[in-house]
Amino acid sequence: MTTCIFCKIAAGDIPAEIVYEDDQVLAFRDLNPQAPLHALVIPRKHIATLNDLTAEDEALVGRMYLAARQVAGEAGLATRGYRTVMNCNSEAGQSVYHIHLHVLGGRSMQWPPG
Ligand code: IU
Repeated sequence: MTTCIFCKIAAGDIPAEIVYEDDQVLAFRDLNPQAPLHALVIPRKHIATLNDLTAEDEALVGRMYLAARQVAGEAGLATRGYRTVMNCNSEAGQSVYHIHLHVLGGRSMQWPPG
């Protein structure tokens, strides 16, 4: 049995507010939102970090970005703008070890991020 919380969300074993799903990826609202739109796009396949991606995941990563585009577009942010971020390992702030693309928008943002 998996102990990965995002695998459990993908399996439907833990509830989440899902805003997009298909056979390979899903997106749900972050429990601790940092912007009016803050969704996480995850692959159904368990991949711990960006370092663990392989060449066979190439299309899957593309699917994650297409899902992010759709979620942001449905939130009305295509023209206003939005940010996608994937943290890798501890210094970048990764806290859940199942890759996820943050999709943030609906407010002005600073650069560089802290
Ligand atoms: P990070 O890049 O690994 O730090 O992002 C993890 C995110 O997952 C973070 O924004 C949490 O608020 C979010 N999250 C969630 O939405 N639901 C959960 O059950 C857990 C974390 I655990």
